[in-house]
Amino acid sequence: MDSEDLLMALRTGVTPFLGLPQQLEPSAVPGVVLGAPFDGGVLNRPGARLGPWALRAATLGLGRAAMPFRLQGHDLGGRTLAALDWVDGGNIPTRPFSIPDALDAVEAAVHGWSSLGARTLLLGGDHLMTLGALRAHSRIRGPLGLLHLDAHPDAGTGEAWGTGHHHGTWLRSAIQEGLVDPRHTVTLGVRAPRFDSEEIVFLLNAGVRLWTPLDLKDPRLLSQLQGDIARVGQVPAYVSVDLDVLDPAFCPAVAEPVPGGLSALDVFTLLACLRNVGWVGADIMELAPTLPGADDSARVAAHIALQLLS
Ligand SMILES: [Mn+2]
Repeated sequence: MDSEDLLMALRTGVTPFLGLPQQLEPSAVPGVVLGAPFDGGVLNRPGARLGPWALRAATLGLGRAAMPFRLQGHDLGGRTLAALDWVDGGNIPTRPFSIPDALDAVEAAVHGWSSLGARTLLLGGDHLMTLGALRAHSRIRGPLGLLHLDAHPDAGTGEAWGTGHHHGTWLRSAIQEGLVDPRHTVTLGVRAPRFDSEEIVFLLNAGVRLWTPLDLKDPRLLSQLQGDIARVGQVPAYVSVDLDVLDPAFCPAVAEPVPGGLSALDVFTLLACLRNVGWVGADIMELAPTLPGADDSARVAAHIALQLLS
């Protein structure tokens, strides 16, 4: 974001993500940021429908290129940085009262951009909206690899609530619909208390690799972890970040915070493993700015986005 973008944001009151050019109609750009302002899939604490606004505001004045993890021994290569040539495609007009309509809207919007070759970054919105994006990308590229960061397995049946679709069911749907290839799917940071073991058993039987925060910190498992993440990138990959993967100390403004989670630096480091792999789509979900700690949570989320785009 340069001074002209800053002045424009102050003048108009509009803050495109990272000050990127706004462009509402799909075109053949390298990548697009899209808001998904829907939280009809949230069980307990709503507010994620306002996530895209908070995420955009949190990027006001932020540099567009992440600092390298280390400067010692690193060659910054002069002062010029490659421009981030993405656009902000605005919000997908999801209707707040219909889950099927919202999923269709997300699928159509993501497909519109992706079919022209654009990578997509979805700003949630509740985690159910990921299903719409996965439907769109897999329609073009077939079953996807998935790097999934989350405190929860999100593989519930939905039976207890009388629906197949809420923010804790989308991964089961994605596997059952053949949108993701479970052998190229990894869930990192899972730790939420269980009602039973059904979700975990379902994922493990399907071939999904599951890692708790303590597993992630075990140095003996490092090469196994790197192997699992590399396997995600052997097919067209999607990256889904539920912000509740972070410890509530870093990111409390999510529907279902779970103590004992990852730090911001943990998440940055994990995402960096995919840097050489590339991905076709990603999302950052569940920021609920109506909840306490919204400002700090949005800031962490914005920096996660920056790491993804760097
Ligand atoms: Mn989730």
